[in-house]
Amino acid sequence: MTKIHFTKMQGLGNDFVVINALNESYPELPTYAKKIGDRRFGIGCDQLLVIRPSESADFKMQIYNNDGSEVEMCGNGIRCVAQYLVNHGLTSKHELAIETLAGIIRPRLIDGQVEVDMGEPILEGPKIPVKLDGKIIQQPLQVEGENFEITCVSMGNPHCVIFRNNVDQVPLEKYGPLLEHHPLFPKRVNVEFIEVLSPAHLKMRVWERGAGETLACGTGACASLVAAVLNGHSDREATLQLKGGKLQIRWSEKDNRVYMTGPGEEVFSGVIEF
Ligand code: ZDP
Repeated sequence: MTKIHFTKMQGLGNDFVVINALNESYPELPTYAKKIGDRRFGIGCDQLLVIRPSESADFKMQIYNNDGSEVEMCGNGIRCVAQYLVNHGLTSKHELAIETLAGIIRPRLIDGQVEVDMGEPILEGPKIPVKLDGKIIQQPLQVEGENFEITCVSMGNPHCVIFRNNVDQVPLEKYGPLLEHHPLFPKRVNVEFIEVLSPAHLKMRVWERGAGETLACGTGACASLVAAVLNGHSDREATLQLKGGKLQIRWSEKDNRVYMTGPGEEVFSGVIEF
């Protein structure tokens, strides 16, 4: 039996099990990702985050959805990992370089919040990936008789953004999985429904690939702000109102990079045996 120490964290209610694998490699962890994520038979979380040493950055972060799938990037999670590393004295830096499957991402701790340089949005269909060429902006898509207009953006992970007048009325449990698994998306997709409250205030609901509806998604909030700008619905900086709280998102005209600011908090820690 292996005993593994973990810390439970959350960013706007998007919750994570964080495991420090800097000194122990725990090679079996990927096989336990689904069990760890199970809210009844495991610890329970939207994503498992594993901190490992890195050759190319300060640390490496591996991300597993609670269906066990490994994914490229995680916005709320990287804020939590940055906060964890500082809280536990694993770094004296306040600006970090974290290696992910989506490249090196740079969180910075400022006044109790974490600001993250999320990089440049990817808009070319094949690179998101979506089985369509060029940019996908207000592209009609019919699913089970329902007409959608989709805008697709990658923040290292794929997102499909849809604008609606009242997101609380969207039957997300029905259309979330139908869009997530639509053949247009070879690696599946995260789905965001956005209600424009004003050019600086967007309300969001998210159906996450590999996790279902969550209270917040950081990469999804960034993708949604980019989609809102591309559709002429918002300023380049706005507040994203999520079920779990607010995120500040800015798409810089100067360097074309997206900046996300929000919290990352520890809840409890424990030990689990496999
Ligand atoms: O790309 C995916 O499969 C996402 N479900 C990964 C998790 C994203 C996250 N919710 C975020 O904040 O970006 C952690």
